[in-house]
Amino acid sequence: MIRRWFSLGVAASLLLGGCAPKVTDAPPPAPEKKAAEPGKDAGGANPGKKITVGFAQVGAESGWRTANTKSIKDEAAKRGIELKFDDAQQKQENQIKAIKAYIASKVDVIMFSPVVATGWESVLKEAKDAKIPVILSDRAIDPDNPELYATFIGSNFIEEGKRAAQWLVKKTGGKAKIAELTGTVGSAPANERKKGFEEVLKANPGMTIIKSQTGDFKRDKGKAVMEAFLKSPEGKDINVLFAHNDDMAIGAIQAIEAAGKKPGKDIIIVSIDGVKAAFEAMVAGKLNCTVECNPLLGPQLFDAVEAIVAGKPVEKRIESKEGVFDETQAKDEIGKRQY
Ligand code: GZL
Repeated sequence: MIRRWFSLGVAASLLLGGCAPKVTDAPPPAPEKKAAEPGKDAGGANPGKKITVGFAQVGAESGWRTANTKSIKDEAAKRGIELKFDDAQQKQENQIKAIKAYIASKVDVIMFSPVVATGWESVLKEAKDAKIPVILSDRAIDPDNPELYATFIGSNFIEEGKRAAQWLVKKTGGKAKIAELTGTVGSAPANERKKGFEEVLKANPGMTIIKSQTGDFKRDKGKAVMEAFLKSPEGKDINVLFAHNDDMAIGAIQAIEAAGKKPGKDIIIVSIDGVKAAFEAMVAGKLNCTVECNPLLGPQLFDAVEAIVAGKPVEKRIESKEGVFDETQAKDEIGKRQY
């Protein structure tokens, strides 16, 4: 099976870990610009003044998040941009507090990855009133209100869920009793991966989800929930695990082995992210497929920051370009992985 690339860019798709979002000079409406202040250009940046960015990160819950944070910090340092960074430990109130602090300290741009999709209108309105542009990194908000942010850079989670299910249809011939480990309750990746996965299942009645519970994107919770699944009355029927991220899948692998079953054989496992640990599990024959979700957003995020500060328009939605990797490719691919 060869690596399939999916280009889903709405207007500008990004090469993995690589090129800048399309910054168009086209006439479409430019994003909200800060009023030019004396001595500053229309973008609000004083030529030569160090750009300051505030980033409110979800937390450090997974290998994906660690790689995402590193990409952001490395890119800011590389560009000489001052980065105020906050780890919210997966708590929305901490992210809101951090965003308010960035507004108070008048950063040039605010970026954040919403831990859950809802509950952002008020604080984003405060940022808009303060004329501080906001970039959504990785995750969307719900309801989507494009007036409240300059651009959203990240993956298409619905497509990721579909790809996981489409791979499973081929692998199982459309017959599966599925246990599902969902991501953080209320988060865009959890909501949308589930939505995409179930869309494919609708056309494959022989594939049913018989257990579903959140593991909060964490390894230890993934293990604990899988243990409970296996001990339940339906446990003996489970022959597939769909995990919304690799960390929960790796925790579940430990639970499956502890129950005397063979992960990757007795229970086929498909997960999402594409972190190195998933490739190691595939090489070991314990995981069968990982759907890539690119965390290396630093270059694209800071291209957008510099474009916004310079007063250039940036595409409202910029999607990552990602692939699907399974057990047949793991050995060849593992050495090329950047995260
Ligand atoms: C997806 C990202 C998710 C990852 C998890 O873009 O928001 O959060 O899939 C991470 O590993 O915790």
